[in-house]
Amino acid sequence: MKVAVVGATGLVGNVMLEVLAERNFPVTELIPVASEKSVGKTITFKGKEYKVVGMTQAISLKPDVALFSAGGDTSKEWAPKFAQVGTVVVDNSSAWRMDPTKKLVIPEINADVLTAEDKIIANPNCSTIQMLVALAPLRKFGIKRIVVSTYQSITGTGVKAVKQLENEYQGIEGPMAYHYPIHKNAIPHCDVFEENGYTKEEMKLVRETKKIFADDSIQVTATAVRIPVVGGHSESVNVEFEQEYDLAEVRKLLAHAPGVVLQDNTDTNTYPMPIYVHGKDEVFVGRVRRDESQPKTLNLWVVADNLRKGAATNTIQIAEALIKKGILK
Ligand code: 11C
Repeated sequence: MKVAVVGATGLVGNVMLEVLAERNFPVTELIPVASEKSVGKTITFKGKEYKVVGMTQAISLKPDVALFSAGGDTSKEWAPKFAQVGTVVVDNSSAWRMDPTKKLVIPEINADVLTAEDKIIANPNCSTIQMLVALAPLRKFGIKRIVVSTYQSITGTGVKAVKQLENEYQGIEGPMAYHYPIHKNAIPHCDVFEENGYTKEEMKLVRETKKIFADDSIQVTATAVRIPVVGGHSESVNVEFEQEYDLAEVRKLLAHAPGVVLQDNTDTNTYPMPIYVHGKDEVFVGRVRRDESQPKTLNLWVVADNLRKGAATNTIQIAEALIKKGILK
């Protein structure tokens, strides 16, 4: 299969190449694509060197699938042009997620919505993916309302933020990815503010949850916070169900759910933490406990590698689902 990785030199693009190799995705021809300033650079895939090409050249090569992680504006402009030559685009930006004509997919949850008509498929936001993978096995109790607070890694912002933190460690002045220092700080501001006073990142959790669970009645409220962690988003998730639940059953459902690892033992201080999820594809869940302030309500702590399951891995799993369904050949 001819596979284009668009944004191949970025943080997520790099992880996409790693994940494609690890999962033995059937790549017969790799086309690394990036913006003009990176054209001609080389990247390594499975021990072989490849030259990075520009968009127009990549389209002329008519890839079977293009895995996009190059930002919303690039995707808006270029994804349709790839689709026009018959390429299936799986896009990791926010460009198409809420477009009613595009599918928004977490394969463990809604791979069934994919059809041969889908030429541009959206990958959800990282913080939504990990929250919903953890909540999906609990849908049998009826999800009524979710209150989520996120503790998000600077890798979600990109290389500029990683550099900012490195500079701040060393006391060096340099370009700022954030309005404020991130070292020794917590910034309650991920992505831009919307008119309602919430950030776009917070509203992604609200809107994407309804779309993926195909249920507009689910109420979600979110606070998204950037913390000085290099890789791995964490979330405190409070979920109110329609029905009463049994805590032992909740644990059992989580322990057996696809893509979930339950790490929950207060006797041994076992709970998920971002430093232990680097390079992992699963969503880690712990601190599972009853909300004692309200009936039918549960608290969870959810951690995942935002560049893996939150981005590259989920994108590639969507492509794998297309292969499994015979849509991508
Ligand atoms: C963050 N979730 O951690 C973002 C990164 O909508 O795809 C990905 C932004 C997006 O800041």
